[in-house]
Amino acid sequence: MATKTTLQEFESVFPQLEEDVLEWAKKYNLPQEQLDWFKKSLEVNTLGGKCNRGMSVPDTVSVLLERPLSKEEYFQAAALGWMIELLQAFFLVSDDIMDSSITRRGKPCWYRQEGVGMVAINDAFLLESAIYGLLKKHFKSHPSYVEFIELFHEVTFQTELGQMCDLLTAPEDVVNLDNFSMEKYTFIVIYKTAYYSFYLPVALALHMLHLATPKNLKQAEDILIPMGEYFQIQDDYLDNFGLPEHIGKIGTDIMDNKCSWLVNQALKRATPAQRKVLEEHYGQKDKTHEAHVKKLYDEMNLKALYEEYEEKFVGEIKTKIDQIDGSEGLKKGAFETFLAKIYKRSR
Ligand code: GPP
Ligand code: MG
Ligand code: MG
Ligand code: MG
Repeated sequence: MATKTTLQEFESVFPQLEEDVLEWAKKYNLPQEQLDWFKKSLEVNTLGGKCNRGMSVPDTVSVLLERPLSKEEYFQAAALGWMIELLQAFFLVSDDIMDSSITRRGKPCWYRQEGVGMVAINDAFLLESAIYGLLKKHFKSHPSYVEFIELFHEVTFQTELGQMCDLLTAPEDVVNLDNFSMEKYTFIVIYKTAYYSFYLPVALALHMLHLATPKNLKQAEDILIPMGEYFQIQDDYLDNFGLPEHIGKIGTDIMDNKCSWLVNQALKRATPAQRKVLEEHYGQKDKTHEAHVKKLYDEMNLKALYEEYEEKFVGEIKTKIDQIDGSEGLKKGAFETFLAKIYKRSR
């Protein structure tokens, strides 16, 4: 029987990994003051999230083995999970600067915290480097060591491509609604979110257990990429319709001129008058402009449209899960747990 990890259990592994990273930095005689800075950045930016991505590594490993994990197995799986959380920390610290965001996980974004500013850019790089220090320390003798490194590099590259498209489709100075399309939207969300959030945890679990056959990786990708797409559509929906108390951040997509799921749906259905409202008010860095767009989204009933879409999309993902061929050790349960975690989330 597989077991599910708790946040507390998962978090209990972090101090050891943090120490490993700081020991690595100490080898280069980093002055104490900077060591303290690095420790603070690691804690503020890596802890305090839901850890859904990270925890899904031990959860997936347990489902694949169909039994609880030994202490050693749990540590290995959780360490890989924490590397995803570090990757995510690296992305979020950078993304918040690029998106001019205000809060993250209920606190000011790292770059907006006292005394940080643009030092946050280098802090983000250090969070990324920590991944490879930990991989070397704990997986150097694992037969898939090179595959782990390549996987992190490839997924990082994919995410950066998605982020590039996200940013270039949302220029700060020119608002051109013709730049948006559902095709572009799908590219952005698959690359900026789905690979690192959904494919990566399962691919790591498969590699850890020597089950990463081309067939298993392909089947996992075919289910997890649409699941990640659904997750980012939720993120876009919550950016406007979610409560900041729930999501821990204040939505910026309208003012940031983002190619969001909501604006694409609005554009598909807008009357000429409604399109004019978007042309006048979308992508302006001003709350009054934003309010006009929010009102239009309500008038167009995008909340109901989203709920309808959610049921359809989740139904399709469930059908795909049902069609899994487990001849090489892949298990349906791995995907079902994943989907259950995000279905109808409000945060
Ligand atoms: C989140 O999109 C996107 C990322 C976290 C990827 C960032 C990639 C980099 C290479 C920096 P988002 O901006 O919609 O997320 P949020 O709403 O949480 O700010
Ligand atoms: Mg953002
Ligand atoms: Mg962004
Ligand atoms: Mg968002």
